[in-house]
Amino acid sequence: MRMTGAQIVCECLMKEGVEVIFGFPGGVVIPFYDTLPKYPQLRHILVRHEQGAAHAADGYARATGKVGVCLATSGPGATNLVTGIANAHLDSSPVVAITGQVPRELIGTDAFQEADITGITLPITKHNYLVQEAAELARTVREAFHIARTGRPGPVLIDIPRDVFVEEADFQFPEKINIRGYKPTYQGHPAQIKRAAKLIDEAERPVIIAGRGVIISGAYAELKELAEKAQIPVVNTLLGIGSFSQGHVLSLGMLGMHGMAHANLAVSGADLIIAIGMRFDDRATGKVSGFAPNAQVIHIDIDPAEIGKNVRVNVPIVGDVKNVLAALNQQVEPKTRPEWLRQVDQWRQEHPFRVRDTDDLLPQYVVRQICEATRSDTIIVTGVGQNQMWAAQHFCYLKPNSLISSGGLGTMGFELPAAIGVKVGCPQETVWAICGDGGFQMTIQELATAVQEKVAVKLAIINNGYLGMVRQWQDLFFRRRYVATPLSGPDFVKIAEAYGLPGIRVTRKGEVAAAIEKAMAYEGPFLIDFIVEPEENVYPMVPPGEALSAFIEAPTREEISWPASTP
Ligand SMILES: Cc1ncc(C[n+]2csc(CCOP(=O)(O)OP(=O)(O)O)c2C)c(N)n1
Repeated sequence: MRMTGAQIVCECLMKEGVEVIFGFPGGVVIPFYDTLPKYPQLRHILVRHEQGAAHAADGYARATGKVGVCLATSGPGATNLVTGIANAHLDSSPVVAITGQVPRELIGTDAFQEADITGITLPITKHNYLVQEAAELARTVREAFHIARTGRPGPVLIDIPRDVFVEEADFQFPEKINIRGYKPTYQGHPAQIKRAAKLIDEAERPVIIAGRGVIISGAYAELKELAEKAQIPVVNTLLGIGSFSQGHVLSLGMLGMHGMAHANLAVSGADLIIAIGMRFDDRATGKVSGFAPNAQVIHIDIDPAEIGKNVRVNVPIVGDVKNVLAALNQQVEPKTRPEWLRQVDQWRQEHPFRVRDTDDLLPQYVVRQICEATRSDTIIVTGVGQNQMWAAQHFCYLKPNSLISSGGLGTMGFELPAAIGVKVGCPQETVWAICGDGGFQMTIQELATAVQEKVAVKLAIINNGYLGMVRQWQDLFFRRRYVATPLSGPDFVKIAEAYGLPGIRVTRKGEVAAAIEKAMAYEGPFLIDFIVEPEENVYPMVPPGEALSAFIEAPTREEISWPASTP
């Protein structure tokens, strides 16, 4: 059937099961927008900045497991997507970004609003395309979705010149695709699985480190079975939170720079690390030479490029986590490890998670209250910095995939647009965004998107009046020289009002619970500006460049004697 390029794109999006596009128009994509009303099943959400579109698509993708779609015009529209694409890339989130490009005959002439977006995004996409003819569109879109969602998921960009949107071609949706050189490995090698099972059986002090790969692969039951069958404690990376219930007796919580003391001690004392769908990020490992110094390492990951990248691995297993664990579980012997679990428990008791006892309004208290009010039945989306770490530490994650956070790129401003994407993808869920007052100001304009599209996100601004995490480093490593971190903000309650959503300010501990209840009882988006203790720090903390075992727990100011050097 003859169709325009724009129609072909819409037809393909429908075939791929797309329900929503987060986008922002411009000259070269008008032909696409002009076609969109013919496809009412494709909901378009108009963001206020293209970065918001990319984060929203990313949040939608992480929460639903489906591919998130964002769309922007050429030049500045496309470059505004870049941070969001890089964010999705580092966190393995399946996003298809569609950009308009200047007409074919103008490409390479520095035409108005021309940017070489395929060149720019080459290192931050799993793959990208510049489409040269309308006849190529169907195959390209099909491939893009396939690449985005299979293997290790990631963003794929499709750049479409204006005249390709207008050009007519025969449309046929390719039911099958065959991409040369792209054949992800889903089944782990049997010999390696056998070796891994043997190592697990022989280990005395094994620890599982579960990353986001467990969530992506939906291997919750398989992970639980392995942990229970072989009685192995489970720690999570930041992005792996939500892969294993933190209510489980074998859960030790998060490891890493701001991980739980007992989780870091368990990893440091282990004789076997079973790393599952995680990539040994430096925030998780601390100093690599001091990481699990006495342990052998089994690494299960679908991306062969991750194996041995940062940490030496004894048994590499490339494959889909769910398949590999299912096979492994058949071979691992049931076992009890009372001594090891007693030791881990002793560490837990010796290093209780302390929060200062005070009448001041502490950020940790806010997070705990949200946990209590929701009974953990919510999806938490965070900003980056202290708020993110407190959200990771003080909320008890019982539900699968209930924390959505920018782990790899650490993108301030992720919280609001990503929360919008999460809520659009999961309308039945309560979605709380834990926001930094700095990060929130980076994408604050998306409040208008939430209001216009009636996206009922609940926003908790942890307002400490600082770029808090940077201030914390200045506090600890730069002799408290707070350069460029004190942060004035607008009156967020007035901002909320101006955008057309209710907002309240909370300054005292006693007001927190009622405010959270009020936000949840309201049917639309709701903002709470929590004015918290400005100089509260996140602990425990492994100083940068140190081994995980060198964590510091809630020192008093007098106890801090770390060198004033650049970490
Ligand atoms: C886009 C971006 N710019 C700069 C940084 C560096 N950075 C990391 S945390 C942080 C402070 C964040 O401040 P805020 O959003 O108020 O959150 P808080 O740490 O106070 O909770 C900064 C500036 C970043 N992560 N992202």
